[in-house]
Amino acid sequence: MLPHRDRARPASGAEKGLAGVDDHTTVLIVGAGPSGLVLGNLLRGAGVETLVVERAQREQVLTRARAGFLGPHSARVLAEHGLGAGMLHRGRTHGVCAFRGGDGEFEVDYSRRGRGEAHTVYPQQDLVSDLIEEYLDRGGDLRFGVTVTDVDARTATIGYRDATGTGRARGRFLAGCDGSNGVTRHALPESVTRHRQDHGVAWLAVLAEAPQSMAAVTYALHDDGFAGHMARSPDVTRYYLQVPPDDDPEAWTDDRIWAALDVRMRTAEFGPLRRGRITERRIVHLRSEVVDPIQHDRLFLVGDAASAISPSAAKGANLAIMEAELLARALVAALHHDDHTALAAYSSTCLPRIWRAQEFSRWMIDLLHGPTDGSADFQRGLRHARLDSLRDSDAHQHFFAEHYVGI
Ligand code: RFL
Repeated sequence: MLPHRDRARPASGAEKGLAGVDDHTTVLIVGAGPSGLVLGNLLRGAGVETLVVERAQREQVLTRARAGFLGPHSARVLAEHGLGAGMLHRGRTHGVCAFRGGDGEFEVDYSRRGRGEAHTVYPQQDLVSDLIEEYLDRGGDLRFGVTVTDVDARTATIGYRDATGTGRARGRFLAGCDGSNGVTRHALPESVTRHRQDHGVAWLAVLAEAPQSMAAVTYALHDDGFAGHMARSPDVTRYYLQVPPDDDPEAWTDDRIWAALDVRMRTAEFGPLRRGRITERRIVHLRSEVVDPIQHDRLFLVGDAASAISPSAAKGANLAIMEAELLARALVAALHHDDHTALAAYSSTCLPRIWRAQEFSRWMIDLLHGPTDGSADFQRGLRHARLDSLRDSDAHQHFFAEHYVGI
């Protein structure tokens, strides 16, 4: 049984700092991104007391445009737990992607290959907004503007700083959902293995206030570098341009971005892009990190805190939701039924899935990018061969579809 009776707190309390609230909870969650909020909602749904502490202010969290492509497993988890209303209402189904290169363009209808499943496109900031609202409705406690500064995995205690000063808070369990630059992963012991990989590629990630220009997600391969086109909502489209890793995003004016997209997307051949104001341009380094194991004592890492993954295959938010669900289930079994089996196996259950996502993400990097070392011609030949095979081989398309949408 639970040690405390849960108390519903008024939503207005969520905007205050931590000071003045009970500093002891059942599950203390660091970070209000997709992983922390899915975990918080699932635990609240099961009657578990939770406290989510988030460094950023509410407005910052609600305007952070990142992911958009949710796989079928994520959509199922959200819908099954009463978190999918916005996604089901406003999300759009996407089941086709296109590859464009010097030899023309071909499409892969991945919704008819592999397991016959598609993506739901729903902007991450809209999902986060839905999750915050639902979490507060479920009586969850959420404190913005609280920066966690140190973590003790053995006692599930955090030190924090907020507008009122510094303090400490404790849970029976601690969930590290604070992303790839968070602090919770540093509380793991030295003996933990940290696998790091810099893929040597960077993207200029661009958001344009423009409707999508093509019906499908489009990956363009060009000797100048990769370019990508992904719908986000009826009025917003994400574009990617491969750039040198040390490039300055401010050097990319709107005109330069559209000119590079025109060349790499071969618009002279395939038709123009629908242009609009560019609202975001940032460099994203394609890097991976996997922590093994992702748990220690009372601390459990979830999402980007457990494994940073390059956005090349749109897996990060999907892994975060998958892990949050597994951890929620394991915590409920431990708290409600004194069954710690799933909790003990949390890391070993997640890691094979994390590695499969990493593997496919790397496969996509190799498919989409020109050589970054001196072996230009040989690498270009391999890339063409891989693309030809994806275009011509049913088996290859089934492989692609299964991994593209699956976790
Ligand atoms: P988040 O979203 O980074 O949230 C972590 C939260 O923790 C807070 N925090 C702290 N709070 C208190 N104290 C501290 N010391 C703290 N340090 C950090 C942060 O403020 C933040 O609010 O991690 P989470 O929840 O694990 O979610 C991960 C996803 O956000 C991420 O994997 C995806 O956005 C990756 N990703 C994509 N994933 C997909 O599944 N599909 C996609 O289409 C997709 N597209 C993308 C992406 C990531 C991108 N970028 C920016 C790398 C496209 C891009 C461009």
